Amino acid sequence: MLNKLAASELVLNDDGSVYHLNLLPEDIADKIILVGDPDRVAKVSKYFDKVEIKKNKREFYTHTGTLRGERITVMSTGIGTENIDIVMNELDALVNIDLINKEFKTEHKALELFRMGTCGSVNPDVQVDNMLVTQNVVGLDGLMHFYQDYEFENEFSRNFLEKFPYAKIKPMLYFADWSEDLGELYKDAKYHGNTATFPGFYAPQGRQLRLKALDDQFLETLNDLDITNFEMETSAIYALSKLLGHKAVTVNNVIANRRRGEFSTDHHTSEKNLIEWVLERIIN
Ligand code: R1P
Ligand code: URA
Repeated sequence: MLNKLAASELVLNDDGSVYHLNLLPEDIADKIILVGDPDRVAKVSKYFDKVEIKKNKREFYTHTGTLRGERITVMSTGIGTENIDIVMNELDALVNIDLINKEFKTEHKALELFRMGTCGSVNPDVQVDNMLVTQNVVGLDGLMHFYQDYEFENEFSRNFLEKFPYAKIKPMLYFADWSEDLGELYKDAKYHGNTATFPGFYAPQGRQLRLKALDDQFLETLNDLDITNFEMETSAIYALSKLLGHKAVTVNNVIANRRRGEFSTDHHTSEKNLIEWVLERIIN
């Protein structure tokens, strides 16, 4: 690959910012909280001592400031791993590519990424309005199959693939795990578990409104394979972090218990608790 990136590959806006995130290198901290919902960004940054940068484009809202003197960024990713593909590549470009000369930097910078989201549990004993940290993740969204050099096997994958009964879905699966040292910050979370990331909220997660899902036993089968919860971003965050050399950990608020048919009756309060819990642990 040529070292100098063409204008069609590393796309920049008129002010030199990266195309979708609309950010310049100086707009982000090394510690970044990723949330799905754009409305959650201000709910996090209101705890900052000072917000210096507020920028947005499409569903990508970014606030950067300081908290207890430390520089920190909170950014919304919108929904889904296709958005995470954009977020991860553009965040990495901001720190590891010289955007003016369009060349790779010789020194690598590792970002610390903290996804703070919502999820549904498939373990009937995992109660709503509690926090669940993802150790292992299986992506059923296929994203990493478009990238070279991804290591598809790990300890979790071998056991999972042996027993996963859906032959047609199997070829699109990929696996990743958390960054252990960031996970250490969350060791007192109520739940730790294995997450499945899906490319949809309805049939992919076994929900049936007017359309039938793959299998009525989907949730039970995944839980038997040691999956605790579902959401829509962590597989791509963990896997692309591994490939690009960043650190990542996810903690999600459980807002739905799918096996018991329960949904949080006060997810605003549990969201507030999650924000405070995370900020307390990631800022020194
Ligand atoms: C679906 O409602 C969305 O909520 C979850 C899913 O991953 C998906 O993005 O996370 P967020 O609350 O962070 O968006
Ligand atoms: N987010 C999801 O993706 N699924 C749920 O059930 C709840 C939140």
